[in-house]
Parts: sequence; structure tokens; C-alpha cells
Amino acid sequence: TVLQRTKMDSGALEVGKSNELDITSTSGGNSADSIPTLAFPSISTADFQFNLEKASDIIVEKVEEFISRIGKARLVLVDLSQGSKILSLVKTKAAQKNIDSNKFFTFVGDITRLHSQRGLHCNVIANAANWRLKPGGGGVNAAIFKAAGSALEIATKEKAVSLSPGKSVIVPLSSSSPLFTREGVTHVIHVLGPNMNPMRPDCLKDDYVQGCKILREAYSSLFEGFVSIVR
Ligand code: AR6
Repeated sequence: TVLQRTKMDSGALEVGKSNELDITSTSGGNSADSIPTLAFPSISTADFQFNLEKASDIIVEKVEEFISRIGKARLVLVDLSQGSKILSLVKTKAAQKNIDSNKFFTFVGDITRLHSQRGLHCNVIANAANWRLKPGGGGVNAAIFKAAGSALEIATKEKAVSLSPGKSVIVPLSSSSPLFTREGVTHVIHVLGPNMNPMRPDCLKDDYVQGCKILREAYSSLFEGFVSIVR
């Protein structure tokens, strides 16, 4: 519609009544800047081809489980486009469950540019990684490794050389990384989700019993990791 187009063009966001943030409440270097915040992409739903309805149920379920444990901190599901299907599914389901939209919301933006381009400071970002924890390969993994520079590759190697599906690893980012200096990111949490893409390693084909179990484990591991950072 014309209205949607205008919103897209101006880059404005809807006000947060349904778990989508009103940008004016966090920009401008006010106190919102210091609220510990985890920005995370939807794990497994692009290159790894995980079903969006099932993934959105799991995201909302896991957010609900962890939200009481993060204190004043916030969880933010990020995707690149205003038309993101996963963001709209999660936004609707989170609102239905009355999840506090100050503590959990969806947000449109590049996860490597949230502060500089969108005025949202997130001190921790999650990565939808590959099992080798290697840069490149496309998607959010390529974007994060590129934006963070060699500092992330080096710090990642010190923590782990590989990851099993459903697991995560916390990597503190050195202050020499552009992601630290420009965006204020102090930690990257690499997460390996279940893979449903036959062209990628460890494909589960259509086994969504196992796939859903691994995706739940992945979000538990990610949110546990964030809790351990903010404590
Ligand atoms: N900022 C925010 N969200 C993004 C960005 C970005 N810069 N880029 C992508 N997304 P994907 P997966 C969203 O494919 O399905 C890699 O090659 C995207 O729209 O990155 O877990 C790895 O090396 C989607 O909603 O991750 C692995 O091999 C979400 O991030 C494999 O892909 C996840 O999409 C992992 O596949």
C-alpha cells in the first residue's frame, strides 16, 4: 500500500505496542544506550531453510522462558527488511502472549550497523554461524565477520574450533574491532542452528522433531550465554 511504502521510504518504524520498537525511545544517547541488549538474527531460517512458522513459535517460547531471568536487559530479534516474514510472525505471537515490549521487540536493520545506522545500542550480538566457525559463506555470518575484522576471527579461534548443532560459544570482542569502536559491541555469541538444507553439512532433511529440539537448544544456549554476560 501507499502507507507502507511511505513508512519504508522514511525508514520509520511503527510504535511499539506490538513488540516493535519506537526508535525515538532509544536514540539520542539517552539512558537506553546503557541497557544491556542482545540483538539476534532468526537462527536457521534463511540459508538453513528451517520452517518459519515453527521457528517463530520456538523464538517466542524461548523468549518467554528467559525474559524473567535477564533483569533490566533486553532481547531484540533483528532482520534486514521491513517485509521480513519471521519478524512479523514473531511480533504477532509475542503480542498474543503479552510479552513485555520494552524487554523484547523486533527490529529492522543490519545487525552490524544497529548503533551507527539505527540508533540502537546492542552490547551483544548473536551470529547464525557454521560448524567450522569460519568467516564468509553468506548471510549474517559473512556480514558479522566482515564488519568485525580479523579481531573476531582471532578471538573465535581462541575459544573454539568448531560447534555442534544446538550449541553456542561466547567470544569477547577486542577494542581494536570496528564492531566494538563503532557499534559498541563487546561480545559476539556464535550459534549453530539445525540445518534443513541438503546442500549444507548435517542436513536433517524433513526431521522437524529433531530440528525443533535442536533449535530450542540453540536459543537456550544463546540466552544462557547472554544471561552469563549481563550478570
Ligand atoms: N543483519 C540482520 N539480519 C541478517 C543479516 C544482517 N546483516 N544478514 C542476514 N540476516 P542466515 P542460517 C538474517 O542465512 O539460516 C551462513 O552461510 C536473515 O534474513 O544468515 O542460520 C553460515 O555460514 C535470516 O533472517 O543463517 C551458515 O552456513 C537470519 O539472518 C548458514 O548461513 C539468518 O539467516 C546459516 O544459515
